[in-house]
Amino acid sequence: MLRALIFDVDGTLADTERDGHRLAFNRAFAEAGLDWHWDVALYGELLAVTGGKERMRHYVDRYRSDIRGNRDHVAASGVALQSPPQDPLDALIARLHATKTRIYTEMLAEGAIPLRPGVRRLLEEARAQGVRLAIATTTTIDNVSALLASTLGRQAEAWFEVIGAGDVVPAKKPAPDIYSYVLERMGLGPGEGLAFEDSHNGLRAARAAGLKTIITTNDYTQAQDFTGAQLVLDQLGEPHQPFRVLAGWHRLGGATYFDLSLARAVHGGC
Ligand code: XBP
Ligand code: MG
Repeated sequence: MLRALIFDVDGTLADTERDGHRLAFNRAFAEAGLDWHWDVALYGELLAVTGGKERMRHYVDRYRSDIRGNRDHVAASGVALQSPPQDPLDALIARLHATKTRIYTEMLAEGAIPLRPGVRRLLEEARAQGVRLAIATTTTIDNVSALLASTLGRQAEAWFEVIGAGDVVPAKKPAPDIYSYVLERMGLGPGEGLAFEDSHNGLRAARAAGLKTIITTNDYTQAQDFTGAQLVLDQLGEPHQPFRVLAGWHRLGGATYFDLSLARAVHGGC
């Protein structure tokens, strides 16, 4: 029985990465006086690492041998060095991430990013029919609150029984931890939920937690491997804006947009 829909946020509820997170990272780098710049292509590559702090550390490890291990350079970029043993690079990344979160949430408050097609409709249908809602994301909780408030209104955070976000679990996607955390908090088994994701890493996380998964792709993820997903769509769609089926469950019964009856059919199918 389908009891809950569990949503990823970035790329799934809204197309937040290219013109949201990426821009916010770049503005945070500029504010800190760093010459780091993540263009659209580089950011697509960096998205392989989930979590903003983890992504910055990966960037330094891979591209910034000038920064790595260079305590003086890090100190010169304005970080108040904490008393040892804190790694100065950790301090820099923590400070950049706090700035980036501030910038990103301000962008959302200005209404910069809308929900993807069909998201509001599906959420409202689930609420009307008593299907429980939750979120499982690697992004920071403040970012989730800001997106929900700016798109659905302040009350919408309460629509989600559990919001699993960011550092609440130690291992981010593709580890299953955030999905397992959400299921445990809801008192549900994986057979009672359906996950919504946009990325290969997200699919791996949901599948490893035992959840059947619907994928809606975006520009950054459309070429990724979605083996194991129940259904791969270009979007959830709307009555006037049909989805394209890219792979997966074929008995769609003529459906052209993803609603709760299709969710139940896909969840119940093999
Ligand atoms: C989203 C992420 C996040 C955001 C940035 O992945 O990986 O790190 O890009 O947010 P998913 P933070 O959609 O799979 O959850 O900077 O707050 O981490
Ligand atoms: Mg995502």
